[in-house]
Amino acid sequence: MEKSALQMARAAYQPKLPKALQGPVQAKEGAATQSVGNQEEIKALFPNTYGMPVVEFVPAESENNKAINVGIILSGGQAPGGHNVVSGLYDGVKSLNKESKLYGFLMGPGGLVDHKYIEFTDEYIDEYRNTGGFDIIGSGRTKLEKESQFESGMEIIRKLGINAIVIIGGDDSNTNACVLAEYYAAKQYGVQVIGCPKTIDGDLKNEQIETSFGFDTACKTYSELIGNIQRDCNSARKYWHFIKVMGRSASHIALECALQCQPNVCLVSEEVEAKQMSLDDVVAYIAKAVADRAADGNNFGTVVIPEGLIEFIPAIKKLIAQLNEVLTDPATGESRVFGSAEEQIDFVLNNITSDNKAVLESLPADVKRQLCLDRDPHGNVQVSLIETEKLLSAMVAKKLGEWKAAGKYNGKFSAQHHFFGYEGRCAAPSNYDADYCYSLGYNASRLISNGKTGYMSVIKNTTAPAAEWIAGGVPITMMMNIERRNGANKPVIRKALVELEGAPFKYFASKREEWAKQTCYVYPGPIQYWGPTEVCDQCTRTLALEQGK
Ligand code: FBP
Repeated sequence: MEKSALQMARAAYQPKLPKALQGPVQAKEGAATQSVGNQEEIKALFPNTYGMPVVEFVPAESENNKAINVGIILSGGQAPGGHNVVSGLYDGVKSLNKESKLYGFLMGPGGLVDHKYIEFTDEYIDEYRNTGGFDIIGSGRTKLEKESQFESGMEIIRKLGINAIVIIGGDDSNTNACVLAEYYAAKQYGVQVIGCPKTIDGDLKNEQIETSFGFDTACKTYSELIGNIQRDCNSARKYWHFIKVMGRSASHIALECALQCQPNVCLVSEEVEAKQMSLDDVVAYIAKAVADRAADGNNFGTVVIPEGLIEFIPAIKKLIAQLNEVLTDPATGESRVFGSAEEQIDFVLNNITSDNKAVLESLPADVKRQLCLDRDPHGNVQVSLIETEKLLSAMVAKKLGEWKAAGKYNGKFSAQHHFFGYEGRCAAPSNYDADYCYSLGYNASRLISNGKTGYMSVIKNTTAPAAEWIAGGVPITMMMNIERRNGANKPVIRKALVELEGAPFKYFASKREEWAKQTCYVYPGPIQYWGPTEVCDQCTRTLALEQGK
């Protein structure tokens, strides 16, 4: 593989490890745990993996150094740092015993089911150290949830003598990891399953997980781009830029970018829902910011929009919930199959309530179509396909036109549109993500050598220097509750949305009026790998504020 000079220099970077993982470890176990909700139901569903203690690794004189064979799977959307989880795990299993082997299942969970894999070697791993992307083995969104898949996986696990599977994924994939761990434990197959918290969306976090990996780098990449746009915007002074950023549901990415860049407007879906705002309320809110700036002669600005916004507008949320119900076949729990798109739309229109039908009919034709048709394998509406940035700017233009006719606004409004998603998902990891991911992978090897299954690899205290980070594991059942998904009640990891009482949102809320009216842009610039630690190693503003830093 040909490399740039930067890539070559970056390949030589040795990620930092917590002090506790720099030598032999032993597991310090806490008290028995409970799930975050529906304790009795979760306990009944996971009798073999429920209630296990939180584990912290502390230095020891020696450790179990039996050779282990491990298989790793990258699941779901790409997130910067995935390659370092793999290299950290590789170095971790080899540090236990040189005879240990690491296998990579290809193109996501489907690789385990279909027996598509590679065995990692030093040369192979070295090509990918500190690089972005998931191309080391590829990723996929196949759901691991059926007994036939688990059994098919067992065939290759037995053939390769694999002791443990590590699944790198978001809340859905780690939920599936937990189900797989429980299944193998119940069958006494002797195969461990460990999860790793991944997603740029930042919504796999809780009291035990400080952040999901990739969030840091993706937000820094988007913030660099937003900063560049703001500088252009402040130079030309003639456009309003509508910038949508990824984040399927939660608005953590939008909020973090706002904290880094100080745009004129940033919408937070969770607030829109809490305030029961309609689409028209959201449009009026943006239009007011445009009109207020126009009154000062500033016919330019930036609006940051979270990808999942549409789903949080209460009337649309109600509609989506019913669409998910009617498009699921109750007999199989799978999506209904239709002969054509038109047939599917007709079916939807004939099977939803009149209220929901009115909301659906009020939306532009392309948005209506996307809501009716597009779903991912987990049954989620594919919000990334809805061009919210264009929808909102068109509606703002219309509202400003009405205000102009009524003599309430006298400015110029011209919009540019951007969607930042794929630009950041495979970026080369920041030092934070490079170190965090390597530690998560290395730590997973110790969870395995200590016999753990149904655990998520966890690294805490990450606002401190890496040497002081705390390594350990948390039972995945501890993060679960029952939620309605795809027309059925399911045990799932609770998704972390933006908390309106949390420090990051409160800080943003205390500043946003000033940022709206004045031009307070910050231009964060590109991610730096070498230089002063406050430039190169800092975590996100979200994490710093959450930890009172
Ligand atoms: P994960 O939750 O799987 O990490 O994916 C996150 C994400 O990047 C979302 O921000 C986005 O909505 C989605 O993936 C898009 O996925 P795809 O490219 O598969 O449509």
